[in-house]
Amino acid sequence: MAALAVLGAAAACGGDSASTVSPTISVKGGAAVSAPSDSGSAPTSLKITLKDNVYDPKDLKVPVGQTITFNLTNAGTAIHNMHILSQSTEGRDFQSELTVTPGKTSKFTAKFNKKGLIKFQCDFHVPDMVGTISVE
Ligand SMILES: [Cu+2]
Repeated sequence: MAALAVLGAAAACGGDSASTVSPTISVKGGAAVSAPSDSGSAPTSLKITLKDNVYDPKDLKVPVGQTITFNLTNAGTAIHNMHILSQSTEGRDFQSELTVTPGKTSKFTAKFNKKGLIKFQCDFHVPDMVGTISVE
């Protein structure tokens, strides 16, 4: 039984204006095949404001081994991003959209499997716009 249901666009939050082009796919019923995650640990989400040229907050703490959702808002007047320099410890970097323009938001997830201190930066404003993530 390899019936893999089409998992449609997940959860569009909130009331956007109704310019939706609705495809004629109706996903009905069926067991939702969700990510095989560890049960019981609530997702951690962080809100970070991008300013000119600083992160607020700039020093973060996250639990090890847990998926973290980064919710960025650019409240500045310049473009920014968030680039987590975790290649050496995690085997890869994590980052927001390459360019988060003023007034825009960007969301991404990351998971850190090693404890330690990881640096992140705005690629446009190194070395001024930097911060750290303490994985504990
Ligand atoms: Cu920046």
